[in-house]
Amino acid sequence: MVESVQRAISILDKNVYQVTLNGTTYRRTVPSKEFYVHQWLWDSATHAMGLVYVDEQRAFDELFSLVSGQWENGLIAQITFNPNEKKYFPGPEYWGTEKCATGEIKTSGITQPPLLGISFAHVFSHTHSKKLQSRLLLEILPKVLKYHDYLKDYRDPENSGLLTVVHPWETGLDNSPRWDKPLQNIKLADIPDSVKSLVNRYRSDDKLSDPRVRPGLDDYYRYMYLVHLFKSWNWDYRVIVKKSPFAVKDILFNSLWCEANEALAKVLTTIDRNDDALRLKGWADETRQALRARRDPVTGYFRDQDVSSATPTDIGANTIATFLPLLAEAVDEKDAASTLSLLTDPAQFWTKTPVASTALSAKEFDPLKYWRGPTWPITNLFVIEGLRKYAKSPRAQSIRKELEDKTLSMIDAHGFFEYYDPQNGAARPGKPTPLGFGSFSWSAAIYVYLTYRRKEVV
Ligand code: 9WN
Repeated sequence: MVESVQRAISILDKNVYQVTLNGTTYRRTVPSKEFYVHQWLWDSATHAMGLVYVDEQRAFDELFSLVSGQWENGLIAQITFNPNEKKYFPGPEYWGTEKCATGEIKTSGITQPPLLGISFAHVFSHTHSKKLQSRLLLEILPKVLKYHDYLKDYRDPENSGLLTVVHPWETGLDNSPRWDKPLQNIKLADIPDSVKSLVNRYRSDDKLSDPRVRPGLDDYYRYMYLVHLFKSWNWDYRVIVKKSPFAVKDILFNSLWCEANEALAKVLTTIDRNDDALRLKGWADETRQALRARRDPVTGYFRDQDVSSATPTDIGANTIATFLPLLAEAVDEKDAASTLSLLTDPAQFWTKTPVASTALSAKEFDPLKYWRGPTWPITNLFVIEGLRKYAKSPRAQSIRKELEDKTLSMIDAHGFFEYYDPQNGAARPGKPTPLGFGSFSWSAAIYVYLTYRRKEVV
């Protein structure tokens, strides 16, 4: 265990990228040098949550760099690009976001699940250095709050309590079966040849990794078509949210949004910013209410909604997202038992190496293909923290402990990979269980986080 923590720290050390932009030096951690050579939003939020236990300065640096490319409207992008890195497609040249850039800091044009507020609150409460604490409040908190204002203002224009995401990459679970139906709104025949040929020529993930474990070609055509559309609308989010053919109220994104507002409200209360705390607490409460209403009483699943047309439709796919409302405390006590039974059902999610990202019984389940079955440390982390919220339930706490053990031993046994075969090697007999890219930073950060967090009295 101690040895694995050391190995985790050395991966986080090796994945550091230092760069000077606009006269300021940034130290940020890339997800994996094998492919993801830039800074990703919810990856870096996770890195900071682990790093703070072993190196407070680096946790601060991670967040400092993450907010550095914030747009004037408040958006914090999915990717903050490192200069001169060519491995990743789509790099900065495909986004057309130059006019939104902060000087030399270039970014993509969409966001990712709002884990940042949760990460900020965790880093703040675990930082002992007074100097860093005050820098967190002065230099980072205002930008995190501005990001929340952006999300509330632009992504919930109808004030429903649920934010709208406009690209599968914004959901972080890119090719989840939940997006199959909404993506059908984009007909392949309507995608210009110029977009398809960009993908055909420059797509690199399927060359650097086994294409079986990556999203499909049609997915990439649609991903890049959305980028093309948003670019043609000048990255005007009033237009994008109204017109995007992909527009969904994502359960996972909104559960994190709810918890991020709760976590930030607590920080704001401790520094006597009570009005701001109340505002964010109000957003958390309205989102929790709206999430509750998304539970299908027949199946017990929380359902995302396709809002791309005037008549919103429920999305039926059965995936790990259904456990995220635990984190938002949006699972009522009377329903918690059935949610826990679904989670621990070996025929659904509680596979040999849990938690499968898509239910084993779902027709879309694929043990190798990215978010369509494999187990990911990041989603396990959310399930663990969600279960922790149900402190009065001995059953929830015993499942939590078991999942902590299983997540740590999965990483111990197979190394710090991007994701893992949920059936522990069964999908590729004779081949290793880990999938995707290696030396992966958030798997390392989550290892550190879980090791220290379970020792805390919470
Ligand atoms: C697109 C970096 C990111 C994660 C996402 C994961 C994957 C990117 C890609 O890698 O997405 O953002 O190119 O596949 O799906 O959750 O943040 O680790």
